[in-house]
Amino acid sequence: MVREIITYPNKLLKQPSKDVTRFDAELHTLLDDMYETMLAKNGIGLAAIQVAVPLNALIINLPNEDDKQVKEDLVEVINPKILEMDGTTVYTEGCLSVPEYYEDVQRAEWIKVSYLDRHGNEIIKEYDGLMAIAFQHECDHLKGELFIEKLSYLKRKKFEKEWKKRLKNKK
Ligand code: Y12
Ligand code: CO
Repeated sequence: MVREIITYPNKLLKQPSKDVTRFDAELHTLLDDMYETMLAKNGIGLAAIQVAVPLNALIINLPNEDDKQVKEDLVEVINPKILEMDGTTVYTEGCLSVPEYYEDVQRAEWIKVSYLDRHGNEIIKEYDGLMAIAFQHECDHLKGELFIEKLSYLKRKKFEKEWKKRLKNKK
């Protein structure tokens, strides 16, 4: 089922998420719905809080070399921890909760992470490139943080002005 994605400035997006404790059918339905929702909205990453569920769960599905998103490449991440990070990189990010807005964000270039899969099995991985960027972006959602909070003071001011105008025009 495709769920509704909540968008900025919905207060729920600021809420820190809680660890998953039950690896049951309800969690599997949530992950399946998140996948359907992300694909329906042309996303490559989604955190549970973006569908209004405050649990430490996120999914990432990057396009492959043929620029296709295939389910075999789907990464489901439960209760993630970033253990180590190194280097810096800048990427123009977008977010389904901040639609039609893209801006450069600086993040670590390389990360070592631990997380659980949908059955509760522990996984330890090292990521770089777009996967490292997406992982950090989605982990920020679990802390209640959006990429717009990483903008410079002036860029954030400009964003808020543009966003207010956009919300007013939508009414
Ligand atoms: C690098 C940087 C950030 C991430 C986090 C995941 N972000 C997304 O999946 C963003 C998706 C997105 C899709 C949009 O829709 C279309 O392009 C059709 C979009 O534009 C609109 O909503 C109009 C904005 C964001 C991963 C990796
Ligand atoms: Co996002």
